[in-house]
Amino acid sequence: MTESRKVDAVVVGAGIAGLYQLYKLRERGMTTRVFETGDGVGGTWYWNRYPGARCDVESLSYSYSFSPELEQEWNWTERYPTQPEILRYVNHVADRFDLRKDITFSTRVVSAVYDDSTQRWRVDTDTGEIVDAQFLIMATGCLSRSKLPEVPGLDRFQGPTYHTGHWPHEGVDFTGMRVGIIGTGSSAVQSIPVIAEQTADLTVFQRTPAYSIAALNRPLEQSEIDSMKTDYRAWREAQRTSGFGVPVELPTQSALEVSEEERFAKYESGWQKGTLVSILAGYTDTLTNREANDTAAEFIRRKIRERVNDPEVAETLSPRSYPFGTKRPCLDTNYYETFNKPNVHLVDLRKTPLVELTENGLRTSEQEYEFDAIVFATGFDAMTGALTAIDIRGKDGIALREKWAEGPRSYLGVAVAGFPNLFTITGPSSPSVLSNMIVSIEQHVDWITDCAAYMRERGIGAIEATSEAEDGWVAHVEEAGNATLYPTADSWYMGSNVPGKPRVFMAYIGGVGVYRQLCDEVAAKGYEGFALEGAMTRA
Ligand code: FAD
Ligand code: N01
Repeated sequence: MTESRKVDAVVVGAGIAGLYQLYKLRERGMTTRVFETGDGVGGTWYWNRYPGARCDVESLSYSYSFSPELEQEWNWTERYPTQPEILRYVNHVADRFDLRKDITFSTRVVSAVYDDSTQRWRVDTDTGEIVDAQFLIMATGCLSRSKLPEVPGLDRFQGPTYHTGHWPHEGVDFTGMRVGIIGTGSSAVQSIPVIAEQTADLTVFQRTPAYSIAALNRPLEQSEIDSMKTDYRAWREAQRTSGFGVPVELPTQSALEVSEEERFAKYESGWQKGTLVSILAGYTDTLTNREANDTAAEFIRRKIRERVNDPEVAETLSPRSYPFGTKRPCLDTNYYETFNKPNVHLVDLRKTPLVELTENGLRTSEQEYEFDAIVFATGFDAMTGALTAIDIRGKDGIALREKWAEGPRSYLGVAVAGFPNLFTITGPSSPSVLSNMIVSIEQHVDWITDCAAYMRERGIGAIEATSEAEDGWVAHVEEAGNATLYPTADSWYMGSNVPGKPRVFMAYIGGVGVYRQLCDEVAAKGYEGFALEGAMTRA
């Protein structure tokens, strides 16, 4: 571990984004310090060790593309890789590229203050270290700040509690226990079937049912690995120019212009592919027209009825209050079938709301439930949470959390007016969470690194998004979002899972390929929409 106090760049976070950012800056000869709260690399895949955790983008696609050698030497074993396998991969990357020596683990960045006179950031950590850097690059993650349920008595329960996003490294043995789990988002959908295999009794507390598609996971065939390895470059290019970072055949028809039989056949063939996007991308208007969306939603509800024996339980598990795809859909292995087990129970919190945690369990408006352990699968303060948790102050002492009090504002989701030399990898208002995130991470990191190198070559000391460019981008992101059904749902995309958080659609739906082109054009025009300032002009 280096101890440099003055560096070209500080990177916050050592997940997939922070590691690649370190690699790229080093490649360009820039000194870098990475700070990471955890005691290892991996970010999401370091923290989320709950039973059943795995990726829902295929392994051969959810992997770095920057090193053809890495692509060739690594062998994925499953179509959808488990958390331990992804964590092994990320550790391999850290070792292979000798990244650890510039990472300081078990250290949280608590504040960062921009000094206009030096055009540099002062970064403070919880271990008392202070580092001075020209660039501050936030690789803090869109889904890294976990959130507990807002319910009285969280510290009253006498048994152990676990959040899926902070799972104990040594694992948890639920054998013979009575367990309650709150939440039915992706983390719950993955963990419930596995936890239910151990527990004597599992009670699932559901506020909003998910739309979940069967993953059809399986071991990878050597032939498909070989074929991908032969053609990887073309596949990566297709990822980069796609809508969601996952190449799919683009739809040409509205769901409403075909017969019910034809539609059903298309959805069924999408279902048989077992991917997140195959049904979503079936028709042009699934995400823009409620009536069209209803046809896909009903197809999935029909699958739920086929998978769950008890019609009443199936109906409780069937989402009806929001369009398919507007909360992140889930990909599951035996999720719905798990509710056919006699030791698994479902409580509908819409009918009997959660009132409080008690010494022995929890109480809904109807009754008290006793448990030996409780699992919170209650998600994250997404997109902005990890950024506003740090006291980031830009020009004139303005705080990022104040600037974003009415919702995040940024230019291209990567820079913020008033905060020179600050970059946010997969920041709010970029495609980020609406994509295969590694594709979006690599695109941002490449763009940021090129920008820093451009500045170095020209003796530019500071780069700052202009307010006009930021206003224009915010308006464009909002307009694009409003053309879809996303704003109609209460989702973490909208900030509505965190009480008091402004209701703003926080991702850019224009598509990964379109967005990349926009960013490249901005760079090609000498960073249009940014003010560039010569080095130390004010010093
Ligand atoms: P993260 O992996 O979140 O890493 C951020 C790191 O920053 C963390 O380690 C955190 O400790 C650190 N950090 C934050 N604040 C500070 C601070 N103040 N000081 C120091 N360190 C700090 N995406 C997909 O595309 N496909 C999937 O299938 C998929 N599955 C997912 C499953 C789960 C359970 C979750 C939670 C997310 C999933 N995601 C998925 C999204 C996933 O977060 C991204 O794919 C990707 O791993 C993000 O990498 P990152 O480096 O940007 O952020
Ligand atoms: O979190 P979530 P997550 N009382 O916010 C409920 C990625 N990911 O960790 O919907 C009662 O989706 C909440 O209810 P409601 C993926 O991007 C991917 O599961 O707000 N219930 C919801 O059911 C995902 O979207 C994978 O009404 C409360 C659940 O808790 C994102 O991470 C796996 C409550 C939270 O669901 C987050 O997923 C895991 C309360 N007070 C994660 N508060 C893959 O499969 C919350 N809930 C790749």
